[in-house]
Amino acid sequence: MATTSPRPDRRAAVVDGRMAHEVRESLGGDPPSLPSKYFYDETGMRLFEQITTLPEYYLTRTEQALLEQEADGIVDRVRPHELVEIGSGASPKLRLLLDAMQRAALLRSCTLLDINAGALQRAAHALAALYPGLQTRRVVADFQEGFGGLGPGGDRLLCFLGSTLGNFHPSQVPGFLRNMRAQLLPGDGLLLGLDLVKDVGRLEAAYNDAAGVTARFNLNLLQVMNDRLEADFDLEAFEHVAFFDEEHAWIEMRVRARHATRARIPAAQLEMTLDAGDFIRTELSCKFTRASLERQLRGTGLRLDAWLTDAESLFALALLRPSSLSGCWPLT
Ligand code: AVJ
Repeated sequence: MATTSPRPDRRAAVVDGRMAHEVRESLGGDPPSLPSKYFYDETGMRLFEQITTLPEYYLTRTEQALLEQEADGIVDRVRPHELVEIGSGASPKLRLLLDAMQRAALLRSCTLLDINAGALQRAAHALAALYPGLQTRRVVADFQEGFGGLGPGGDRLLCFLGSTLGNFHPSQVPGFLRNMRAQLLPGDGLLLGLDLVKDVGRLEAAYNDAAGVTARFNLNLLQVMNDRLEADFDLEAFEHVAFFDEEHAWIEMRVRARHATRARIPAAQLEMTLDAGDFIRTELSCKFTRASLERQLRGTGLRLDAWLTDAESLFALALLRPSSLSGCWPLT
């Protein structure tokens, strides 16, 4: 695949310059990739909702069932007054934790942190209606850039569910966990939802559903580039690919050229030429084991306090707690 840089286009002024820069960097990488956070425009959110109900996509329903079973126990261990959700919505999963806090007479406030201000507003309003007297707080932020906007912790349960941590390259995970640790005080908790390494057939089926919803979700990323960066990807020229890479323990998704095709992304000052079979990586979805998580916790100031899995060991909730007092005070 060849990329060249045509002259800057004047229309670039109306697009998100930061996004254009990220896309330029990631398409120039090896392998060329696109940032997965851009999957979630209105169409992408709708398609992802649909994915969560597919028979092959066990993740969401398994995590939900685990939370139903474990929420009271988790809340009892941490005894938080504030629930913070990273990358959030007024999801049924969040409500299971809020309900458990309410039953324990601990619930005071809920903070939602997300990159999408509109989605945050809808979620905060929904929560305020469901939990009268609940203090809700919204923080509009890209969680990949840290959590400074949260402010100091204490009696806090931070949660990062849905195996979203799996979207990070493994080399980024310890730094990201340290950033989360910086928002916690001793006694606080961090709850992670993690998809687990398992039978390859089961994993690959979850990302290659028979109804083709994941394929549409994947190709929609090119549509997002067309819409937001004035690119001209020919969606018909690409096909969905997803497979489990056993060496890295991740599902990799790609869009692969069915035949030779070109795309201009004026806002990113890029012109791409792809031959048949050339691909763009669109997502990593890392799969964990208890041991792989524990390795990634080293040096983060977090320790594993509870590891909760379903009967089939498909998915896990990992409750992490601050492990040391020194050198880990929140950055203010
Ligand atoms: C929302 C990032 C957890 O990796 O399983 C679903 C996204 N990608 N199908 C995942 C996704 C393809 C999902 N996460």
